[in-house]
Amino acid sequence: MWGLLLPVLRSTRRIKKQGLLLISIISGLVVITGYMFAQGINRVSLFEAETGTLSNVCTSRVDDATAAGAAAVTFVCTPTANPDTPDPTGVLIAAIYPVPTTQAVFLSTNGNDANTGTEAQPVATLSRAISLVPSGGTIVVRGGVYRDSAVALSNNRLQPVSKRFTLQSYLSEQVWFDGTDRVTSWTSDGSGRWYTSWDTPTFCHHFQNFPAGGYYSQVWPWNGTPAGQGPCVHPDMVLAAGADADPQMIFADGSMLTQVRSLAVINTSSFYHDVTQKRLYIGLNPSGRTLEVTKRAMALALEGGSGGNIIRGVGFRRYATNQKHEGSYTAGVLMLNVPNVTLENTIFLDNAGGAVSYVNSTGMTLRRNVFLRNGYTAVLANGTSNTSTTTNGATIEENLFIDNNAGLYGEGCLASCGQAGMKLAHMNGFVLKNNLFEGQRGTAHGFWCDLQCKSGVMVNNVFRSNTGNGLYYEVSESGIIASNLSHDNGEYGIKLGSATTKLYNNTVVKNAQGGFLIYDDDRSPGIGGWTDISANTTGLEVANNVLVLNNTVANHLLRTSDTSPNTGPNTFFTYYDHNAYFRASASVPLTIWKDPMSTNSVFYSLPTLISSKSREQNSQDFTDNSNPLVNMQGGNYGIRPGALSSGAQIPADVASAIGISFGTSDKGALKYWPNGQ
Ligand SMILES: [Ca+2]
Ligand SMILES: [Ca+2]
Repeated sequence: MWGLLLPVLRSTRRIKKQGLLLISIISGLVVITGYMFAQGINRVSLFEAETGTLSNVCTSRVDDATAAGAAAVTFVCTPTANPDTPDPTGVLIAAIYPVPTTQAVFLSTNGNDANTGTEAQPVATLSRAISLVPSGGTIVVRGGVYRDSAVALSNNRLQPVSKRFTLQSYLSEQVWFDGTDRVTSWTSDGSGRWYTSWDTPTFCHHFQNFPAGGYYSQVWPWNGTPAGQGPCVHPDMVLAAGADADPQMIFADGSMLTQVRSLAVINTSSFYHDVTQKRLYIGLNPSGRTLEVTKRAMALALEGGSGGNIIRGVGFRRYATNQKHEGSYTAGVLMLNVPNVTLENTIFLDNAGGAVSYVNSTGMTLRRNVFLRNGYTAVLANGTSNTSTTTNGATIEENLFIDNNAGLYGEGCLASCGQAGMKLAHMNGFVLKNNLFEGQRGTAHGFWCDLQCKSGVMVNNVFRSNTGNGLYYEVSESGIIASNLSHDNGEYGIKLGSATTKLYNNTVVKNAQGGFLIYDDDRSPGIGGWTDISANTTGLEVANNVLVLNNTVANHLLRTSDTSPNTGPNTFFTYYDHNAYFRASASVPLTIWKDPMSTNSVFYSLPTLISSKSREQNSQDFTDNSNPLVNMQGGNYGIRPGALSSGAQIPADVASAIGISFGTSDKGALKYWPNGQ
């Protein structure tokens, strides 16, 4: 879906005042996703026109910027073959942050590490900038592509840094940290293929000491191959047909080549890694092309110290990150094992595994970042509910998670079953608000919180076209899931197996397996050694949801689990009413109610459900293949005025989380981002 002809985007800009954002394209095929924020921070991302999907983001945000005054941004787009000139991938970040006048160290592509680090005397590497910047100071990065990593190697161990600093772009200059090197030496094999000598230089071979801060824990073939024989693999991907188990990547003129598993099947858009001969083969004539080969595992590891780092306005791409999360430093381009780290206006693109690995998630803030086409789950974050009563306090808002799990990970669940746009575990206290989760691949969910998450507030998000569930809240507790739009996902719109959770005012449309799956997990706390899952599912409030044409099997699935002790739909709910169902016909089941598991009660009408279960007395059911949406085909998922009867009064805590006044009793998603009110 992403094209191969990638224009370079250069920007010049004039900021008149805050407020209305005016954008003009001089040349080149681009769609704007524009954001105009308060506090003088402006961020604009440009994506190729053919993606289509992001144009709605643009429309929404630009239309929202209706305050008085104007900011004008002009983009001049001209192609170039120079890989070190931003932005060869067709993605551009522009974030404007003030340049500090004190405690600042400057990094530039024409810098020198012998310099002092002033604006006139910039340094060349991130490591040198970190060593020079005073604690609490700022590293200011000039525009350009930095083929760099600040993770030093010592005694076969990756070395994290422990210093508080801000890392930011210089005004609106475009900054990419890049895991590849350009490779220009290729030899023809006489059979229409070209090769270069390659030995996965900084990953795999030297870091087998998992789990004590190692890199890859398994080597190819991972099962039984002696350590040090490399290359390393993502073990789950070995089992997935067509998946790419080797973190090695090659990009030709900015486009990723597909890695194939035998030389015989190579073609002009793929490459083969000959581990025995230590060669990389391509089937594309390298003459006149830019070939970039991934060389670095990650960019930065923060561990120890007080934390509080801020990373903003920069991009990270093409690092050979790892699938393995537990015990690994390399599950993300950034490994963050300090509290209170903020990521803002960053882009993570085309990394082999994860993008960001939060080992210490306390106080994490993710705001207005783009996580695009990373090989595995873009953001993995672990909280402390299993070891501490301390609130983790994560804030995740206005981020785009798009086309992640591009490497089709997680199919085997050997090393990790975390495939999603974002996965949290043990997170005590978090707000997930106004995010877009779109098109995660393989079997990946949009957003997933698992293993004793607590007090999760998940509101006003859009989940669409993910291959797994849109939103999945698993063996956790005390959540608010409200005013989300979840449509066209491969499994359920929302999958909920967590106690004391309020499920209000969600609109779920055309999800392949069903609108909701509400269940009790086979696991129960304290049974079978499980110490980090929350109580069996009870105390649910489910109201004001609108479920539209979700499948042809059952709109709504409720089930208990296979083992005991457990709960089931007979005991799940403290409140369950005022929902609205839209089915293709009366022959499509309304609700499948399994409690106990051996009893599969299929309800085809509300009266029979009410009669049997004394639930949903005030719900609505339509069986004429209609829908209550303003314009589903046109992408407007708002509820038509008057289409539905009044619902339950939305509880005060839910109304506050959504951002509406108390007293409302409308149904469906009332606010969501992008495109909602
Ligand atoms: Ca690969
Ligand atoms: Ca259970």
